[in-house]
Amino acid sequence: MKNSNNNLNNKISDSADISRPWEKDNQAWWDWYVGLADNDFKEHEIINIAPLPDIVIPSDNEIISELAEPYHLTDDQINFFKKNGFIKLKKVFSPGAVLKLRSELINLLKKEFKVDPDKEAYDRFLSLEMIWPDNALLRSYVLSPRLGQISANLLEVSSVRLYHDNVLAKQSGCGRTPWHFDDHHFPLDTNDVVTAWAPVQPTPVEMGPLSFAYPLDVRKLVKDVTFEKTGTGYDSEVSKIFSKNNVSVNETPFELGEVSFHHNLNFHTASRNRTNRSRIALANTYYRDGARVINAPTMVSGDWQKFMPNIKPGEIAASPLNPICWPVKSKL
Ligand SMILES: O=C(O)CCC(=O)C(=O)O
Repeated sequence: MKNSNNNLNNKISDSADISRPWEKDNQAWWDWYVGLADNDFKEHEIINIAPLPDIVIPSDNEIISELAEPYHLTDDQINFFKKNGFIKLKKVFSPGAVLKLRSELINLLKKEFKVDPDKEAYDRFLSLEMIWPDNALLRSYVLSPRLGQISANLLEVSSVRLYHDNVLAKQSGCGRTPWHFDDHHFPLDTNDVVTAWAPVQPTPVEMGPLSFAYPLDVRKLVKDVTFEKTGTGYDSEVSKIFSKNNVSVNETPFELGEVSFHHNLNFHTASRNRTNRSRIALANTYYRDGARVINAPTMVSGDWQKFMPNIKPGEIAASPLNPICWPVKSKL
């Protein structure tokens, strides 16, 4: 059951009132959300990074078989996740599978935003969801039995469903992702929720990899910080408290094929992308089968009905767009 003490709305002033539902689309949500990050605009230099590795790209069928293979997790890894609320796992995807995913995602981004995210820098955070229903190859990544199995094993539950997929392209020069935890983003009545964040290029620290505060309990240090829907106050106050308390932050590069998994109570952030390449990631969120939608989703949940059509607050979150990803029930 839900166990979040991080009340985002404990003193209701107008700027802290997030009770209204989000009325725009999810791209507008991200444009708003990254605007809440406290950025140091003095650091603007952009560095050029090495070309992407030249790797043989596997066929669609090879990818589908690869992503259906289980990934062995040790007890130590499961315990690390339980204590810290995140884990980074290497070799979840082969390098070829990652680069194939990158070129598919770039095609989708070009179609949607009419820009080549690697060539035209707009300092923007681009996002796309629901890429899997109409694309069999992308479906094999999003509904991947491998990601589903890792998620179920880390959460120690028998069965997980997809909440949504999310292509997150932080363009060259785009600023920080504010400190946050995902519980209030996902209008689900459970804390058995995990996001697999899979960057689709080697991601050095200069590119702004997802970074995690740990252990999981550090969220208690900032439980009384009031979230505000305007300004950078929440982000800068969380930063200040974490730094005053010497909270450990894992901000490390991702190699090709490495994927992080974070719990919905883990506090995380990402730095500015200071490279000339877009930092693109596929972030899929999975939750325990049987969870319900909370009674009163807020604007922080964005356009959640897009991910669970026709499911009303209080109902079991199991629309046809939330298939069970583990255990495998049928062919993708
Ligand atoms: O990609 C980012 O910068 C943020 C992603 C994130 O916060 C998430 O997937 O939970």
